[in-house]
Amino acid sequence: MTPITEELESPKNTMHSKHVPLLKDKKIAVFGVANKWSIAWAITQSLAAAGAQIALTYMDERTEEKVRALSGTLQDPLVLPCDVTQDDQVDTVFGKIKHEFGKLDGVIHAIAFAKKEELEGSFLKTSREGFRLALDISAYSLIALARGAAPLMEGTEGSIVTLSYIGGERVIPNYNVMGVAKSALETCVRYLAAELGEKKIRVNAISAGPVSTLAARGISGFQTLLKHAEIKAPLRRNIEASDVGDTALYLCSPLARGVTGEVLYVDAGYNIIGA
Ligand code: NAD
Ligand code: IMJ
Repeated sequence: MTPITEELESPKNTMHSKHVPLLKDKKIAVFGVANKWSIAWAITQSLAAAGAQIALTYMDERTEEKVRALSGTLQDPLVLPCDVTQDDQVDTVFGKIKHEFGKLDGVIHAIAFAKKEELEGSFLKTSREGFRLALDISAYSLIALARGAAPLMEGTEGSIVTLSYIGGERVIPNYNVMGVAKSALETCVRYLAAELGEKKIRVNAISAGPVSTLAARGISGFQTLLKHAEIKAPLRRNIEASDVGDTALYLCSPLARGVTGEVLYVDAGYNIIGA
């Protein structure tokens, strides 16, 4: 394949315009926007700025209003309900995307949930139901979305991107059952990448540093952890949601055509530090 940079610089492209947006004519479904602080919203903005047409999904009626309001800033967005614990809703959302978009070039999975009581104190107290729920919503859902999206990605060289956290590899206070869910999620990335590779669909995860979103703010010790990461990270700063957005844009673009089954850190380098 021609390197994209050469393609952009080739004379035939400079005839009419200097810049071909990276995601021109691409259709991407984003799961996990709850509000303007959501990492999924920062990803949406990076993708839309690169020319992609976006389908946004919302979990329930409470989030619908916020997501619809945010979607007003996008060009021809599709806004659809999808609670990933409901198989019928997953089927329906891809049915509607097929009808409206005809195809799909990308899926962003930015969904996680565990019961509040599982995210504080003793990991030993993790309940069977709490474990089931956290892994269902935070890890199994990637398989469900990949299964729904794959037929729509036939011939598009599609890209599936999910969000992980270092708590899936190392012990982070209070992350508890979510750590188990992120380990499972990263393993799902590898098995999905291996299977979908023959359809030229790529599957990757971004392991993001801490960002102050709805899913992080309420956590006890979160402010302390932010300060610690800022001091310890090679870049001496915390990341912004837009840092994750631009890496997701790269992973959805032809620039990442040779990358699949990977977990990319967007954490200002925090993960490389020992002491
Ligand atoms: P967020 O609260 O904005 O996003 C979480 C999303 O999950 C929400 O939009 C919520 O509606 C959705 N969700 C929960 N249950 C669902 C269900 N049953 N069906 C459909 N959607 C459901 O918080 P965020 O921090 O943007 O989280 C996005 C992703 O980023 C998560 O996977 C999270 O683990 C990951 N992540 C976050 C951080 C951080 O510090 N904020 C760091 C690394 C990774
Ligand atoms: C979450 C819990 C404990 C420690 C944590 C986090 N740290 C960070 C997070 C240090 C950065 C945020 N994160 C990476 C997540 O994946 C969050 C997932 C999450 C958050 C909540 C809070 C509200 C709730 N359930 C949740 N389920 C999952 O009720």
